[in-house]
Amino acid sequence: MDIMKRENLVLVLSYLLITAGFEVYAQNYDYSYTAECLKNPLKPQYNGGIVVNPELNDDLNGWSSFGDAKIEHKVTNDGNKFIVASERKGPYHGFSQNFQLEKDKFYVISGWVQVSHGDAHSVAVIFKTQNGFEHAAWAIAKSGCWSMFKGGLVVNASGPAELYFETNNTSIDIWADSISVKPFSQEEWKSHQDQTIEKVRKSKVAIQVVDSKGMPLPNATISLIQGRANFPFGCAINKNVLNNTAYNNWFFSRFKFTVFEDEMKWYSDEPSQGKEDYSVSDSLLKLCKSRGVSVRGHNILWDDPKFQPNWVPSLSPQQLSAAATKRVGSVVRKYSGQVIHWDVVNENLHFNFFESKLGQGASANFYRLASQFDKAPLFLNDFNTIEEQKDGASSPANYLAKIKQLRAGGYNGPLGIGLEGHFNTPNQPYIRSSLDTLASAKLPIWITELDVSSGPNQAQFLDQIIKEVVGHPAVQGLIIWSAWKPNGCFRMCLTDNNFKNLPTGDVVDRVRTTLSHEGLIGTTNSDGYFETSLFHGDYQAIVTHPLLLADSSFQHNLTVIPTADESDEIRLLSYKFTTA
Ligand SMILES: *[C@@H]1O[C@H](CO)[C@@H](O)[C@H](O)[C@H]1NC(C)=O
Ligand SMILES: *[C@@H]1O[C@H](CO)[C@@H](O)[C@H](O)[C@H]1NC(C)=O
Ligand SMILES: *[C@@H]1O[C@H](CO)[C@@H](O)[C@H](O)[C@H]1NC(C)=O
Ligand SMILES: *[C@@H]1O[C@H](CO)[C@@H](O)[C@H](O)[C@H]1NC(C)=O
Ligand SMILES: *[C@@H]1O[C@H](CO)[C@@H](O)[C@H](O)[C@H]1NC(C)=O
Ligand SMILES: *[C@@H]1O[C@H](CO)[C@@H](O)[C@H](O)[C@H]1NC(C)=O
Ligand SMILES: [Ca+2]
Repeated sequence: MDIMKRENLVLVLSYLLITAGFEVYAQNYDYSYTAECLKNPLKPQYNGGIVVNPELNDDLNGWSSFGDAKIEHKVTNDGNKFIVASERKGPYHGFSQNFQLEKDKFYVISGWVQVSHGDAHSVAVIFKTQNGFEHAAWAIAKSGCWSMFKGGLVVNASGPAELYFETNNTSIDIWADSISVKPFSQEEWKSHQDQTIEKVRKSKVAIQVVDSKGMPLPNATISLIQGRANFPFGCAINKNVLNNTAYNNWFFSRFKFTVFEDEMKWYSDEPSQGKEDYSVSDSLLKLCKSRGVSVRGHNILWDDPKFQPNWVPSLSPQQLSAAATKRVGSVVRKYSGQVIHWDVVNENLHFNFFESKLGQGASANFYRLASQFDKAPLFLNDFNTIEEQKDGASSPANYLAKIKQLRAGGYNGPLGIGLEGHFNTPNQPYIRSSLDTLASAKLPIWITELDVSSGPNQAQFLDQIIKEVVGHPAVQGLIIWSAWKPNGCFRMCLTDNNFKNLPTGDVVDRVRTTLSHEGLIGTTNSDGYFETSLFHGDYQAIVTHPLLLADSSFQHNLTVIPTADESDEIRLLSYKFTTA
């Protein structure tokens, strides 16, 4: 090939965005969850998995009584068969089925329940194992229609386990149908995450480099540098970042999304009544803005009585109403348009400080009020929904009920689901099925405060949880809760006090490197193509070729966006560059 004269050289960089199928080599995962209460239950997921007689079409085969209750096989007028427990002598008395469960398998549990009376009975789905009682799912059951539950279980020793249902009101009968217990190997589980990431978060891209005559150029080097990523992955900060240069460098070289640990909370902004001081959160926000970092607004009010400004608990209801109304208007107006979300009444699934003083509609009123001052989505934010299967207060079913309550209370604006994610030992099938359940609300879901308590497996658990949530189609963002303090972080630090990564920090950096394709360099093949799969976001492509003078390269910005549907549509985009 002739050496091209510099002034005549034109390269065309074209890239194809390809939505291609991926190999399915494992049992698919069923992400569906039906939130509507139905006249008849749907078919059991996975045909019931390892459940014997999951649809109750074979009398009571496989099912037996648990504790002291009468169990019966019933049929509706339209022919659906199901199991009923009545005359229950205690919360856990009813029916059960025995399973042999295996250590290291992930079990997804789903099914449908109904009760004889009432419209909001909490039902826990529990396994009695050799090591104790393992909660697997929660439902809110009504009479007159069937409610679906979905959950998950892992056991740390193989052995027998009995599935049963608990509801505290013994005067009601429990009905169940279309029960499924589906085991997955950990390899299958991981393949679901990989498939989701390829399908939901990435697109296949083919970049072709051609010369001025349209001839493909092999051996061109393409470096891809990510600008803005579509999937937000951030970390909390606090005021220490303002005057600690090492912390500042560590943080801003890594993250584009954050939340302030305490600095935007009511007790920080109005430490004594009427004396508002926003100076620290102002400084943090200004710094973040100058570095292109987006901030979650956390939080306007907090429903936990322990975390009120110390002058608040002694207020009368009228005084509290006035002070809280002023607080909402003050912080939301001040930072309107400057934060990406607001956590409005933090932790109102677990606590009810404002409701107890101002009435049941208090939260909905504060959401309505906040929405008058800013268009940013207003979030609920609570703990244990995905991290603690024993906690029914913030179960996915209760979370969905709370959303309905806010809507019924008159807040109809943009809403988001905030899941704190303060973990001890993760239960991956419970995390995934809880996200499936919440996804039915069709609202943005963010993991807002992810950390793992310290222990020998802390970094490994953190890695598993991050992969689970990044690999879930409904999750739209993830913030790690690890603001640095010289005397130790809240529950988990990412670095030591010299800002050298701890194992947890290495996990986070590996995730960042993966999500940003840090260091990705490709070489075009004999047809001038470089093919790869890229996370959605903005990239700068820098192309160099031996035929080009050493100091010249071509740059082009490209945006990899999700395709509207899952068709095999191929888009071809061409760009021309000259060195002139
Ligand atoms: C139990 O449920 C029934 C039917 O909904 C209700 O009438 C009754 O008050 C409940 N009992 C208790 C102790 O909550
Ligand atoms: C298994 O789990 C039970 C209950 O959660 C716990 O008490 C026990 O220590 C665990 N065993 C092992 C080997 O981790
Ligand atoms: C029954 O009540 C106990 C004690 O309040 C509670 O811990 C448990 O979660 C309740 N069970 C259900 C299914 O609501
Ligand atoms: C490819 O480029 C490298 C330098 O980037 C060069 O050493 C090599 O000879 C080239 N190969 C071909 C086939 O052009
Ligand atoms: C950093 O800020 C803290 C709190 O505002 C202050 O106590 C400390 O003296 C500051 N340190 C430096 C080095 O400026
Ligand atoms: C490409 O994006 C970078 C930053 O993301 C920007 O500085 C540059 O001007 C852009 N180049 C073009 C040609 O748009
Ligand atoms: Ca049935």
